Amino acid sequence: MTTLSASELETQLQDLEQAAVQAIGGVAALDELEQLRVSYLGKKGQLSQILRGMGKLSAEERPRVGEAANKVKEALQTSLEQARERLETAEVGAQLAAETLDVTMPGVSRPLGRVHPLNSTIDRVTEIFVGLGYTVAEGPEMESDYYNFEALNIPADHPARDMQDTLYLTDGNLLRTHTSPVQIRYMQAHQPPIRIIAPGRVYRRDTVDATHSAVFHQVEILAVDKGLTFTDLKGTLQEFVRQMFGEVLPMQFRASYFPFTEPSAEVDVRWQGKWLEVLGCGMVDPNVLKAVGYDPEVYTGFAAGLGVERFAMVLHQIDDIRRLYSSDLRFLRQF
Ligand code: 2NM
Repeated sequence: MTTLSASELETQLQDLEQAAVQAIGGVAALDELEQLRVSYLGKKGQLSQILRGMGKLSAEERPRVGEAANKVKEALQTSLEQARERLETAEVGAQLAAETLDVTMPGVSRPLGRVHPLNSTIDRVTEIFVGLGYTVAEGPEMESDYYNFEALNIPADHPARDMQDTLYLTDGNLLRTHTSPVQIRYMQAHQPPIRIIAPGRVYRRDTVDATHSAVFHQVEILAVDKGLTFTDLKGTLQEFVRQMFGEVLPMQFRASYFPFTEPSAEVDVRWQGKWLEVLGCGMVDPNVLKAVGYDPEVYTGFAAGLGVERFAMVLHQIDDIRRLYSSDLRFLRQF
């Protein structure tokens, strides 16, 4: 390494300061700035290299050059600090500009979903009976002949078993025609007292028209206990109608027939000047109790069933059952 004089070193220091201040002033990014700092002030940087040449100076010259070197170092540090502040301010400014929210822009609208009128009807019926101490029970939609008919005291020659009315599957099973098989399964698995409500989808081999659908919904209720009478059934249904229609309404129980109840009745409610048939009911036939292993000498039960579509149509003045399955949003948005 060539030996430099004090004045040569001082010139190098001046040149370094000038070049460095200019380079630092032109830097556009923080990582570039750091590279410059290392190249000028780092351990192996340009300033250190110049200082290494001081070792050969005389005792009078060394403090003078040392002082000049310190001034250059301070000048570079100041310049680096200013550049850092300038770049950081610019970076924050750019970030703020990029993240600016225009609060006057229209929002992204999210279409609101709603509960289908069939489900809201099922929910209302369910809530009323849950309030009376009933438990919701569910079961399969594909059923065997035994659960859908046999256990329900529906004899082999009953018209309900006809191919005309029931959708049979090729494996000998069928699509349940009512939710009563749910009640049979529940009774097999539980001992009285029981109070259950079985809502669900049921299937009939019907031609679709304004009042018939091959797939529809039922809610059935069932109570079995010691000493239950037809009067308990009437009181329960009166309370149900009061809550469902919001007022006490005249009701009439018309004698009827179901294979699974004896006696059986159809229930009409006087509403808006008309008698509306709203449900079927009766005392559970002793043969049904026997089929699930309950002793009909000890236990009695009452049951009732209602068609959800019919109820929804009456409550909302819907004139055609097919509207309930049309998925027409103009229709569904009304509820
Ligand atoms: C109805 C009418 C009358 C009924 C009977 C039963 C069971 F499983 F206990 F035997 N469940 N539901 C019943 C009784 C259903 O619907 C119009």
